[in-house]
Amino acid sequence: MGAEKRGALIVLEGLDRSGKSSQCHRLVEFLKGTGLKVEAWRFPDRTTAIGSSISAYLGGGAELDDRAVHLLFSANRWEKRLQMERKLMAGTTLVVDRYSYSGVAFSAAKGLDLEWCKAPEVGLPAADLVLYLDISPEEAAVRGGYGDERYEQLDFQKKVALQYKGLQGKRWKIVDARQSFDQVHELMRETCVKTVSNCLNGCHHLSWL
Ligand code: FDM
Ligand code: MG
Repeated sequence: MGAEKRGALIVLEGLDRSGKSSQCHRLVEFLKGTGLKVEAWRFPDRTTAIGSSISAYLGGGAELDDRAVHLLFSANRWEKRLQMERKLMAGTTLVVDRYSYSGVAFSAAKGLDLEWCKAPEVGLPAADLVLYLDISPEEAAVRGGYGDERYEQLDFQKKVALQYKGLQGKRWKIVDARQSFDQVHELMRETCVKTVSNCLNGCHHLSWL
């Protein structure tokens, strides 16, 4: 396995209603069509015990301390770390709907200290590419409206958008999410193909540098 190329960790981020989930699936179908090994992932992964606590919290059925919830979201990624790294090393590309950036942006938007929010993410597999589906909170809100989950409110989404801006770094590509579904997909394709072909063996780890 040593000489084989690893898969890419491609992350989609953005506000609620920015189109992440549909674009993730479209992207996975496209990459599969090019003959790649690729899987769609998402965080929170609500199928685990930690994920079901998170889901209960998001649905309003459980009250939890803000820091405790932050650590649950992070633990939900850590419990998947080994599986993620094995897949990447075996050459499978992962297209992930939300990752550490959601973790930091949503908790920091509540007023938690930014560095404290980043700390538990250090050491997780680093994204090779972060596609940020850029849409204003106001435009996202008129797109069929938000659901009933915690955080799906305009005022809070505005704070999240500000936090996301501060996290943007060199592996980010900002995609104008106001375009049509097909146009947004087109905008993402080329960078994804390039990212996959540039992935050398050896996994980077998140460091926030
Ligand atoms: N969310 C998601 C967080 O607050 N922290 C995290 O680490 C992650 C991955 O959970 F409002 C928030 C973002 C969103 C909510 O996500 C549920 P989905 O994508 O709507 O299921
Ligand atoms: Mg949601």
